[in-house]
Amino acid sequence: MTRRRLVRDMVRIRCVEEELGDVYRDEQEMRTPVHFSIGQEATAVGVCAALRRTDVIYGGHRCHAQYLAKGGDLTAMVAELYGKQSGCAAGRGGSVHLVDRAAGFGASSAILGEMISVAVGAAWSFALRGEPRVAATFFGDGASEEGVFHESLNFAALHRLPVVFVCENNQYSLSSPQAARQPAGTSISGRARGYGMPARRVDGNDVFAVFEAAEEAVRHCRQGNGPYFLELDTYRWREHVGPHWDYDVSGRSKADVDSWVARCPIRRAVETLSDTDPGITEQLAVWQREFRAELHEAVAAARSSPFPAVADLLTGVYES
Ligand SMILES: Cc1ncc(C[n+]2csc(CCOP(=O)(O)OP(=O)(O)O)c2C)c(N)n1
Repeated sequence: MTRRRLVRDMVRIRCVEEELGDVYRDEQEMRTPVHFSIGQEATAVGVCAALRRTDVIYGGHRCHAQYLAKGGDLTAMVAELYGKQSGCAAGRGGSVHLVDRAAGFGASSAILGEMISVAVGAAWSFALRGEPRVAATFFGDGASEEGVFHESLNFAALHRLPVVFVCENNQYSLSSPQAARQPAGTSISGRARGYGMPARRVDGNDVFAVFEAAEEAVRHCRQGNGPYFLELDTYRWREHVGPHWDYDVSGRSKADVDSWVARCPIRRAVETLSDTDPGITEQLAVWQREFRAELHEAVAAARSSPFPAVADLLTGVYES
């Protein structure tokens, strides 16, 4: 994995989400809630770069970045947001129910914490079959308060399952800060350690640090040493759901958001690279043009695709 590749993948996700946000707001044709990860790109990119295509990940409601970082098909994702038959979930799921099995994106769900247990199940099947595969699951600091989080960590540790738990700690569950929801003096990674698994807390806006920690986590799992926990500190720039900025309406001040925008994971990675790779800034502009065009092609394809037939709407809804 080259360091340039990590930057490229973050830029692609940023361009896709920013452009999608504008189209979503201006057009009002995508009838799905959208939870953007703008500002959080380093977590998905750093972790997925440490995984193989045959490894499988599971996400929650904020899953576009994870899907794309794992190699999910962009055209099928955008069609899904438009509810079209050519969508990755055949237009039945919308933005919170992405899937691309060929790329190793197992599923995502808006039921908080649900996919943590599904990832543990996948890891259990890998262990039982003796397959050298790893499962990973992404969830927020809020989801770590669900009972299923604790049951899943306990079970994975007990059976030494190859699963990487990835907590994207963006400090908020909707408008409720972590300090208002979890006991002072404790941490999510500390609770994971209580189940007897290694847990690291990493700057989630430093893609190189995330990648290095994820490589260690994946190696640990693949060698049969049981689960590993990553708590990645980051911040969501936009509102909880939707394309807008939400200064002062959701308990987050403009100064707070601005301080995290100043810690932009892409800008930081470019600054780090520019000493040894002076062409990176020029490359950035080329990528931005390329990825924005790629997104608009996917939007055009989605718009001209048919909706599922009404008579067929229940087909596949409960299929495995
Ligand atoms: C079981 C369940 N309870 C409540 C909700 C409502 N809900 C949706 S997103 C969310 C906040 C999630 O916060 P976090 O897990 O930190 O993820 P973030 O949105 O910050 O990425 C809540 C409470 C839900 N979807 N599922």
